[in-house]
Amino acid sequence: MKKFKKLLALSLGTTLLVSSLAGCASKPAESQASTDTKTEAPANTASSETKKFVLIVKSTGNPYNEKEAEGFKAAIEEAGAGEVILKAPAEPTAEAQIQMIEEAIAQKVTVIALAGNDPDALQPVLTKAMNAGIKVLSLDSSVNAASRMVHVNQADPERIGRVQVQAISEMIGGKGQIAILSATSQAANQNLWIEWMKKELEDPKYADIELVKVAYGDDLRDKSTSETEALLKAYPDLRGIISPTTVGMAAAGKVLTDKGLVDKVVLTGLGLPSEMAEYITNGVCPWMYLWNPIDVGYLGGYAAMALADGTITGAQGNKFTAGRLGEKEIITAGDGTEIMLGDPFKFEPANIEEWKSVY
Ligand code: RAM
Repeated sequence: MKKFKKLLALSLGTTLLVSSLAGCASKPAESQASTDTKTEAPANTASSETKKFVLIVKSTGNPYNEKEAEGFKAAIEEAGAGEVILKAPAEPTAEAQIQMIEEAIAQKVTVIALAGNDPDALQPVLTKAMNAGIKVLSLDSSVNAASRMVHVNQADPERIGRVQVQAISEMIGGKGQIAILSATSQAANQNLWIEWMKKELEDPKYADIELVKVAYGDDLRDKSTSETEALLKAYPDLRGIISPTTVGMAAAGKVLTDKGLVDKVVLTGLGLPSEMAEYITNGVCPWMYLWNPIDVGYLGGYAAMALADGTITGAQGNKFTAGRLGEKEIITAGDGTEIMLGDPFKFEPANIEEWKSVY
């Protein structure tokens, strides 16, 4: 049954990729997340009634964000609900997103969906958007409850945080120094996961594990690389790195491989199979976790459409159908309300080959 579900998800993911690449006349979604605004109007419309759905991801140059954008676009297009506008700032900052949100307000868009680069700093501009009648939701990385109508969460934050500590502990035999290589210091998703990692580490069974540092690579490849190198230099006895970001994982995997540190320093966290297959195969990362980023965007797209047509308001208990993901219900989150995608999935040598071409 488990295998069947996995194959189903795999084939759905593949179908999405194929249809997204074949279905749009211009470029594949991967190349559409850039600092430029790219819009795709539905074939038969140009009316002022056309709904506009904007997605603002954290930053460019991150394949995870590109997959998220691909899913969002696929959802709106398969439903024929309106125009898709994909935006991504060059840097993962709140300032850059504020500018993009101001532009979207001026364009009188219908919905703004975003992966927030800061939980609180976007509140004034997102409040302005909602006061102008624009529906606002966050996905992947939440903005605070007052800044959104609902959040699309990839998986339970507690589970995501705890499972990474359990994994590294098993990998290093429950003993030694570990470090965390995160994204930006303001990222709500990573910060929440790190809180849960710290709570897990309070268990006496981890008494021999020492968390020496939380470093921030800002979801930039170069900075994540230099932060990994700095950790290795500052802590020569370091036994493991947890990186709860796909950009950090890929950078750390390369550094540990290039330095020949397989078995000496282990790596786990949240990685993209396409970027991590090499490091799972060579043993640098014995196993890791993630969810389907295409599905995060796809669920965000359906939530955006449900907000736009009034099927949901963002209140707890609201229900809607999210295309091939089926019926979803809005639940209470730690902060505001949210829609949950599913469980994190474990990627290891036995299954990485079948997933690396999906996302
Ligand atoms: C990075 C981003 C994203 C996060 C994944 C796991 O790509 O920080 O927000 O969800 O990692």
